[in-house]
Amino acid sequence: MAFNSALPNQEFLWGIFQKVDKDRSGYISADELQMALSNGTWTPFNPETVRLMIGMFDKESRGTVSFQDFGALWKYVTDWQQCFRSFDRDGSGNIDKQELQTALSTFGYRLSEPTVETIVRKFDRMGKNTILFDDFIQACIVLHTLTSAFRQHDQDQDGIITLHYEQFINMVFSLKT
Ligand SMILES: [Ca+2]
Ligand SMILES: [Ca+2]
Repeated sequence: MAFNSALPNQEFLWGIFQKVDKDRSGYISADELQMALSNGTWTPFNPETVRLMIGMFDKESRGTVSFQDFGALWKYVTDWQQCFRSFDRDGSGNIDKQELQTALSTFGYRLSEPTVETIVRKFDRMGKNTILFDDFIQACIVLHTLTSAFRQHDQDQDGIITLHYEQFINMVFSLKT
């Protein structure tokens, strides 16, 4: 997924970083990030999404994000917010089946309606047939990971792969989702 907004200036980022880094350790932990993020409801931000995001920007593999990598993380979150808002056509604060279908086809996925329904069911934590902001990010990251894994086996890019049982098990267990 390609985002193209500019990175904010360092002073601005440092202000945010200090607010998020509650224990002043100089690093943002998953708990601190979770507290700082909002999905637009009073429910806690999806911890799986927080874990995925920390993992993406945690260059030092400490399970935390330093100020150096915080800019990229901040940009990532705000870009997702914009993306989410642009696909939430009716401004309901969540993404329904139609909105997800539009979003995914814009991202270049060719998925049938039943498949999109399956994705909504999987990431609908509220049981309302819609997806919240944090779950939307998780859904897109997981879909991206699954698609990349599939493509590695789909040498001729025809959308079909043949896997032996153990290849399948290996593929699933080596996924970082
Ligand atoms: Ca900290
Ligand atoms: Ca909506």
